[in-house]
This record gives sequence, structure tokens and C-alpha cells, in this order.
Amino acid sequence: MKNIPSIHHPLEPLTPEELVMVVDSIKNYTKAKLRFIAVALREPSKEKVKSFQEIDLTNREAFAVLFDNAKNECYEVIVAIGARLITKWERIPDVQPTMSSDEQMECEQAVLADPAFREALRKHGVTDPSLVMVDIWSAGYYGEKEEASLRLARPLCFARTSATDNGYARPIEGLRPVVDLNTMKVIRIEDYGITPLPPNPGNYTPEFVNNFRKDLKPIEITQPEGPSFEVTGHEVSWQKWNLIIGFNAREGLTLHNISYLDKGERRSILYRASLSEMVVPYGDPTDTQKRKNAFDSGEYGMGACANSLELGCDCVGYIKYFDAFITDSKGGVVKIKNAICMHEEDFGVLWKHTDRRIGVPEVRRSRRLVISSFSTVENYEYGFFWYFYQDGNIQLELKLTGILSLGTLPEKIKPKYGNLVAPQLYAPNHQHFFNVRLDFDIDGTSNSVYEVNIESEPSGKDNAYENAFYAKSVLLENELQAGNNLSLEKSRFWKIVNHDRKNHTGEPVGYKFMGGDNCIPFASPNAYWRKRAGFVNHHVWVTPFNENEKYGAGDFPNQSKGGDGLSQWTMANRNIKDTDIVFWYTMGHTHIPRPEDYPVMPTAYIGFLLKPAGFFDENPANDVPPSTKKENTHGSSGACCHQQ
Ligand SMILES: [Cu+2]
Repeated sequence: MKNIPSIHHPLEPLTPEELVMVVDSIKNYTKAKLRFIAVALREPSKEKVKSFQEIDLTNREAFAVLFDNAKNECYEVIVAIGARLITKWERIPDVQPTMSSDEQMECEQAVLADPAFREALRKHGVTDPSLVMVDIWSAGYYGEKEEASLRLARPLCFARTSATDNGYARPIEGLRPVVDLNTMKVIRIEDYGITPLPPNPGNYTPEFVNNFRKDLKPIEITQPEGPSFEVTGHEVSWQKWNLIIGFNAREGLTLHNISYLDKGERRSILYRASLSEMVVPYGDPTDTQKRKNAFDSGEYGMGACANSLELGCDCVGYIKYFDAFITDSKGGVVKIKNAICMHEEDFGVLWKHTDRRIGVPEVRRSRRLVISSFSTVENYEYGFFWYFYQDGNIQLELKLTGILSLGTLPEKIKPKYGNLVAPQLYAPNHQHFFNVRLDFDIDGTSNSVYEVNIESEPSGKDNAYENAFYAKSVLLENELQAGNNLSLEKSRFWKIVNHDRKNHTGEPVGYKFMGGDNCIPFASPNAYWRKRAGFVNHHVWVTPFNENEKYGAGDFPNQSKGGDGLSQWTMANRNIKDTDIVFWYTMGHTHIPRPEDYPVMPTAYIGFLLKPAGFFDENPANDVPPSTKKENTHGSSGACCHQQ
């Protein structure tokens, strides 16, 4: 096999050369015309990765999801890359895999070319079909026969006034073509009635915005000696942190083998961290809107929708970019240049104390490593920002921006299930739920999880002043016991520990999981989308590790009938004590839209924090050196950073 020098670690994503070999192997195996839905590294077993010494390129495997439009059949395939050998070819019955980017484009063209659609456009007062946008939108499942037997899409349509106009400002309300993606034909036009288009444009690009504010001075971030990170292939070392960056068409950015160097010992924390699934359900029962929900990861592919990031725009500072490589649906290699951005950021004060008797402050600046990507799923943008801190914290911040999915209303009508953002233009209420899979390996694979609730001590002789409260930890022994929500009343958090290793207070070493802003679903548990998105039923789930359990709504959420993924696996109520566990977190954002979210939304943020909690014996950032004191260039004298 040709040596591929860019691979240094078994978890590095497939290279373009490997993708070509995989596609060739599949095309040699079958003459069927197949869509390549996803081709990614088949990650070696955890045991193999942990015992890895030197890269063995002959053992690399790929996992592919293929779809035969002619037969409406899905296949899962494993390819031994070096041997160009198909080692598994399995038909997966009755599933619809992720819609490919090619299908998004082909679907739009098919709808625009359809005579019945053109006739419907005329009825809706749209005269130029060439300016109409047709966004694919998944069909979901609502108990109808065609949803179980066809590969479907139910696009939403919008009217532009020019090629660069923001079409989302003028939704063609009531018009929903239904498309068979196998034949790539419109099978019918659903038309729920005509509402005149909103009167105003909603543009945000420099072509249309000519009154930019003029009082911004440049901010330059310079690192004259270069960054503090080192990169070999996809392996990153930054101060005491070490990790592998991964990427695939389904999950987008993934992180692997996250460890911290503690007193000369490399200690593992997380084996794998990834987005497992997400869903955006809309809360409007009107005809055009009632079927709207999007499983953005499983139905569209978060990696397939990833952006190429731009220096100075998406990322500032000293940036290391990673390109990503996926396939298009014909098996061609697609390069997403600069798909992942990595850089360092100053993050304010790390810690500080002023001994008032000496009168000199000790201050340390905090710095964080940022690893991020952005995906555009039709109208919406999602940013995935992982932060690593000097005090051992790990944070995920999700950034929600882009353009609202809008609807049109007649004049003087106020929507009950949304808000007007402009005249005759409204945004339905909706929620965004993300499920993140965290495969912890705290100092090895044998881990346990405690749910920690803060309890008030009842009044009595041990609590005479009624001031006492304490943290009550409950060891989670099985899956059904573990499923739970955040609680403001209990300041609830979770602790992932390794009972086999104690810190210097005699407690098991561990990390604390702290949820951030969150919400619960407002749709009924009987809503079709909720049956398909069982992961929204709890904020926290804990399962024993199983390499085949990666996606919270199952492997094939597109048009799924429901009951897959976390809600199904955890019915087995497996042991989760002192074993290799996976911690799953569902976080939601309830979006009651504002006029200020239009025409483009200022970023909203949700996320979570992992904090060492007895993992270290003391503040691991005690050894961060003092910064150099600088003179204030505006004339007044600078403050001391540390004791001289
Ligand atoms: Cu939103």
C-alpha cells in the first residue's frame, strides 16, 4: 500500500487518497448506481487505540453508508482500505439514511422544473421561478404509508427579488411540494391557500447595508513567538492537554483521547466527545408549519454541511486550520478547506488574590484553546466551540445564528404560536435540542457516575441556626436510574469518577458535569417528532460503552418511525457502575423569536462545563507563570500583575 505520510494516529480521519481507494473498492464490488451518503474512518476498537504504539496503515478500515435509489435500499459497508476489500456489505431494511447535499440541489431543480409547481407559483403571485428558493426539508414520519415506503422530502419555498436577495424574507406560505427523492420527481403539490408575500425585503449583506457604523478601530491579536500549541497530523498538544481532532460527514467535528499531563503522568479524561444528534421542532400547528422539525445531524449531516472558515472573519489570531474531506453522493472527494479552526484566546483572569497586608495582588491571565467548526443547515447556522482551559476545565459552547425559518401572514394578523418580526412576516416558536455523547475514560475505562443534589439540612439540634446544606451524592447503578433532568431547586450536577484511583483526600478522582441553560420539550410526548427523538426525554443519560451506540435518535433518524437510540438502548437497564460508561447530555434552547432576530440572528449560546472535581490534588493552574506587567499606553500607570 502506498504510504500516506499524513496519518500519525489511528483515529485520524480518512485522507483524500484513502477516500478514493474506498470509493474505488465499492465501485469495483458492485455495478449498482449507488449514492455515497457517508464514507468515514471506521474507528479501531478502544483496546487497539489504547495499545497503539506505531501507526499501521494496513489496518485502516472505512465505514460507508450507501443508498440505492432504484431499489430504495440502504447498505452499510466496511472496507479494508489497504487490501481494497469489502469485508461487510449489509442491507439495512426499512431505513432512510441522511439526505446528501447532492439530493438537496437535485430536489430544488426538480421542484423548479415541475409544471404543476410553476402553475402553483403563478397562483401565489410569484412570476419568476428562477428566483424561487426550494429548501429540501426532511419529510419526517406522521404515520402515513408513503413515509414508510418512499424516500421523501417536503420542501419549503421562498421568493427572491434578485439572485442575491434574502429569499427567507418572503416565504411562499401554504405551498409545500412533496418530492420522491428516489425518482427525483414531484409527486404532488400540497397547497393550503394563498397568502400575499410580505411587502419588505430583509437583507443583511454589504450590497444592501450601506450605513455601516464608522467608529470601530482595529483590534489586532498578535503572537510574536507563535502559538503555544503543537500539531502532528491531527494530534494536538497545548500546554498539558493532548487530544486528537476528528471529523466526519455525520457528526462533523469530533474530539478523541483527551488527556492532561499531571505531574509528569499523562492522565486520560475523555475517550471521545461528539454531537450525537439534534432536533429542531417547531411549535406552530398551522398547515404549512405543523410538520416542521429538523434532525440536523442525522437527516442533513453536520459535517456535510460544515463551512470553510475564513481568517479574520470566522477566526482571529494565530490560527491552525484543519481541512476536512468527505465524499459527494457520487463518490467524488470533497475538500472542505479550513473546516476546523484552532487558536488560543486570552480569557480574562484565571485567578487572583491580593494579600492586603502586603498590598500586592497576585494575578494570572487565563488562556484557552479553542477548537471550532460551523455548519449551515439551510437557513440556520450552528457553531461548535470546544474550549480547553489551564485549570483543567473543558467546555462546549454551541452558537446558534443564521436566519429564522419564517412564515407569511395576512395583514393585521398576530400569530399565537410565534412572533411577527416584520410586517406580514412571522417566526414560529421553536426549540433546538442537541444531544452530546461524552465517552469518559477518567484515568482508565472503569468509571462510575454520581448524581449530586444539594439538600437543605432540616432544622433540629444539629442545625440550630437553620443555615446548613450539604451535597448528597447518589451512585447511579443502572441506566433507568440515571435518566434525569437538571434541577434548579437541587443545584444538580453529576460527577464522573474512577473508584480505583483516589486523590490525596482519599476520594475517587473525577470530573464534574455542569449543565448550562437548558429547557424541556413543550410538544406532547405523543408528538411524532418526539417519538423519533427520545433523547429529549432526559437531559442526562448514562449507558455502558458500546461502540455501535453513537447517535441519540438511532443510526437512521430520517423518516424513522421512532423508538430508536437512547430510549431503546436504556430499556435494557444495563449496569453502569465501575464500567466503561458513556454520558449523554441533551441541551435545549427555546426560541421565542424577536424582531431583533431578523433579518439575521445575533448568536445565541448554550453549552456545558466539565470541571475537575478531585481529579487533581490542588489547583492545576497554580503553576501558570505571572504575565509581564505593561505600561498603559493611554498615560496612566499600569497595575501590578504579580508580586515583584
Ligand atoms: Cu432558533
